Amino acid sequence: MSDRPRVPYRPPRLDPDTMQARAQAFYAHMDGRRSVRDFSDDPVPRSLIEAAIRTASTAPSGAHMQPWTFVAVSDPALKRQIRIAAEEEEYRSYEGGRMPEAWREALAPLGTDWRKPYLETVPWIVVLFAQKHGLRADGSHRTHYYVKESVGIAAGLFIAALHEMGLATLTHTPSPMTFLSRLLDRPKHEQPFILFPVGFAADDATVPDLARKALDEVAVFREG
Ligand code: IYR
Repeated sequence: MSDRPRVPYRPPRLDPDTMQARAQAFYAHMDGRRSVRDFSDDPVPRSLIEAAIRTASTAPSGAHMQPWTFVAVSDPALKRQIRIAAEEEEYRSYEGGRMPEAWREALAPLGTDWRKPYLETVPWIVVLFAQKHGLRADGSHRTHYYVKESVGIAAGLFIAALHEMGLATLTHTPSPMTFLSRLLDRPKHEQPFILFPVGFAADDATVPDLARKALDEVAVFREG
């Protein structure tokens, strides 16, 4: 056993009815979340973005390396540069034959195209970078483990935190995303993972009429 110090951990033991009620309420709340592409330009205070990033950063991670960097952009000139670069890549994907036909068909129900005006409308763009490795003060590399899993979980918590405060977002992955490293001046060991436009949904926002898979399509129980 390691002799590292340990501290007590005592999550509250809730009574069964409270557990069921909280489970149902949390599910209903999260089931109400939708990916949004129609945003309001109403401002969002930086403190809310900070709170969402703090929440995301509570995610479990391989060997507790927390291999993520969140870059939050409200500078209009930078948002414009991001929009222009993202649309250039998306135009090549959608109109330049880079996106296979089967992929286009899979996306058809979402009604997406190469245009990404929301990248300028939103008060914030938050780009999540995955750190392939860490860097010690002396410049040597510190190995990171299960980077994609760790950063994926942090992304999920970030989305949940925004939803909890009544903000909307979209898991946007313009492909390829390398332009984000250049525009946001990130070091080589950080890879763009997901771009989140963050703001309020527009008053007249619509979303595709999609259904979620039923429980028995996503879960298998093997009970004794
Ligand atoms: N990155 C493109 C295409 C796209 C891909 C998937 I998979 C989506 O779920 C949605 C869009 C775009 O943002 O339009």
